[in-house]
Parts: sequence; structure tokens; C-alpha cells
Amino acid sequence: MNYKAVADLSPGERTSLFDRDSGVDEIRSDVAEIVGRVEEEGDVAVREFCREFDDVQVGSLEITDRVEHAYEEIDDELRGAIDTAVANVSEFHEAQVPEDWRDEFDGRELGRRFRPIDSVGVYAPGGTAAYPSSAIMGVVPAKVAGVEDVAVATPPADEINPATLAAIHAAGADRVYSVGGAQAIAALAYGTESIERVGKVVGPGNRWVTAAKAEVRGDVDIDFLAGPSEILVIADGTADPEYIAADLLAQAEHDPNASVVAVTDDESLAEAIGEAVEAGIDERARSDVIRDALAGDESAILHARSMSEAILFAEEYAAEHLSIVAEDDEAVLDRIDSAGSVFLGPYTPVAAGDYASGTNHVLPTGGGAKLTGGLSVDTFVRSTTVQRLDREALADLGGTITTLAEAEGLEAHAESVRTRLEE
Ligand code: HSO
Ligand code: ZN
Repeated sequence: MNYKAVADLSPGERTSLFDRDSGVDEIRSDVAEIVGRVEEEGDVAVREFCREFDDVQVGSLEITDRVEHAYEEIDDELRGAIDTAVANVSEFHEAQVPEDWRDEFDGRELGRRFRPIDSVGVYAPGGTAAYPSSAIMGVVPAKVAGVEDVAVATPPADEINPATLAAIHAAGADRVYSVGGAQAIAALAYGTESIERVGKVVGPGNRWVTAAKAEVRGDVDIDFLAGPSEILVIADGTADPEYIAADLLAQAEHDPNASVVAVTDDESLAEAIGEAVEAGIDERARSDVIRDALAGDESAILHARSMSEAILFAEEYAAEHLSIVAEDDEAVLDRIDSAGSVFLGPYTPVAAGDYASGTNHVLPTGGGAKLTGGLSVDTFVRSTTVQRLDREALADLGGTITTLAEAEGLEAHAESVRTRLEE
């Protein structure tokens, strides 16, 4: 891994760390072609791409009737784990459901109400990265928000991962399709003969999926464009290097392009983390992926001159996952505004949030946390404002409205107020 002092990072090294790229630009034109063909040719194009990219001759694209069986057939331990994850994710997201409200503001009755969007498409990755957990993270918040029609697309295979199908069922999806990649996103966005279009497409995927979401955005709403997984650990001398190394290795196993960074004010901790990481690589089943991720310019162990310098680094980094392991972790957190999800203390591995603590693991990467949060109930509701003024409240405000209307040259607006106040 790269070792560096934060203060010695070159402009190029800073760019690798801070301008983390989702890698979709170079495939945008290929993806545009796939999306265009699905939009025009529907099922015919979808089937052709399933053959070309997944090497599968799909029968029915809709496989809704298969998920319940998968749920019943998986072993009890796995079913129990899926059920626990669904229950915990449901419980945390139920606490986010916003309440409608009305209040009185100097005689003006104003409020907000919240309604779920009508339909959602969730992408559940398949192939080597078949993540049943991601199906849970996409479907559960949508159902908790009250979305009536939640469709899931997951790549076809000779045998689709039964855990993914079971998780889709347990999470409460309404429709399930066996289609993956850019063609899945296009089918959800535009509809085909067998796949009904949705209002919003969410969920993580590979570069093709992400590029397709960028392509359809505007015609359909999306959550955000997420790139490879990231973890930033900020630690002081009280931290256990073994635990930190374990979390770095864990996120590194997702993707050769994963970004894995630790920053600490304690030089000997930095060294110990590095040693523990090196010692751990070969013990891990996915050591090849891990080694590539750790060797990348986006991964590093950094030594800061103080915790303040480390915190400023973390704030600029705006990590997808930020793990804080420090004597006063709450004081560190107080100074951080930008992170997708924060993990406090030694007994909170990122894997807890990845699977089962209840928080969502579909999170903004690439510094996106400076602008947005991860999937939540908010992703699936829209708000409407409501107001009622009585005569007195309108009279109080009349002069303000008519003055502004006249300043804009909109006489009819002003008149709509005056006519009510005339008698
Ligand atoms: N850490 C991933 C989510 C995940 N982890 C799925 C395990 N399975 C989000 O970046
Ligand atoms: Zn993970």
C-alpha cells in the first residue's frame, strides 16, 4: 500500500484520492447504443443482450413466480439471516417515514404532505457480485415509504443465485425480472412488452449499469451514480490496527478499483495497520481483488500531523463509509459534515451496515456525500406544500404580493389579490 504523510501528497496523489471516478465516461457511447436499442425494440433487444452479455437464452423475462420458492428452499440459517436483515432494515427505515404537518405562521396556515412515488425499479447486482443484501437495501425502503409497485431486475444466469431471489422475496418486491446490465436499466426506464416502465430507478451496479442510469436520467428519475466501494478510516493511537486492517481488507474485496484509505495522527499505528493489511491479504479468499485494490493510487495509509489535519482530510474526502476509531470519536464526528455512512468505535465494522444493522448500504461514492445521502425513505417520497389564508391573513400580505407582482410586471397576479380584498 502507499504510505504517505498527508502534508506531502503531490497534486497528482491528491487528485487520485479526491477525484474518485466512477469510470463510466469511456463506455457512455456503447451504453447509449444499448439503451437506444432497448427503447426502440423492446423485448427483442433485451433478449439479444442477455444472450450477448450474459450468455443466457432467457425464457420468460418475468420471474416473479420464482422468488417465493427460492425463499422456501434455501437453508434455514440463510433464511434466518435474510429475515433478520430485512427486519432491521425495515425498522430503521420506518423511523424515517415523514409525517404530514400543518402549522400557523402569523395567520397563514402552511404545511407539507408526503406521498410515495407510484413505481420504482431496483437493480440487484448478479454474477460474481451477486448481492442479496443490495436487493434488501433497495426494496425495503421503497416498500416502507409506501411505494405500491416495486420491480426488481437481476441478471439472468443458468441458475440465478437463490439467496438473491430469496432476499428479493423477503424484502417484498412486487415484480421481478431476469435482466441485467445497461439493458435492465433501459427496460425499467422505457418499458418493453414484458417489463412495465417505472418512475424511478435505483440501486448499485457495475459500470454498465451506472452508465445506463446516467443515460436514462431525465426520462426517469434515478437515485445517484455510485462507483466502486470506498472506505476511509480515521483513527488515533487508541485504535486496534487489526480491526482497522480487517475493515480495509473487507471493502477492498469488492472491486479492484475500490478505494481504501486510513488516516491517523499516530505514525506507529499507520505502520501497524500497513503490516496487518499485508499479513491479511493472502489469508483472504478474494486476495487477487484485494491486492489490486490496495495497489491502486486510490488506496493509501496516511499519516497526519494532528487529528485536526486528519479530520480536514476526511471532510474533503467525503467517504462512502467513514469509520472513526478514536478516544473521543463523537468529537471527531462533530467536525465531519460529509460522509455517506459513519461507523463509530471499535465494535462497529462497516460490514455491520453492509448487511444487517439496519442502515442502508447504497451510498454516494466519489465525494457525492458532499451533496447527497444514501438511499432512504426520502428517496421514495415526494412532498407537496399546502396552504390556506383567511381574509385577514391575505390582507396582511396583500401589499407585499402586489408590490412584488408589479415589480415583475405581472399585473394580473396583483389583481388576483386586490379583487379579493375590494369589498
Ligand atoms: N459495501 C458495499 C455493500 C455491500 N457489502 C454489499 C457487502 N455486500 C457498499 O459499498
Ligand atoms: Zn461491503
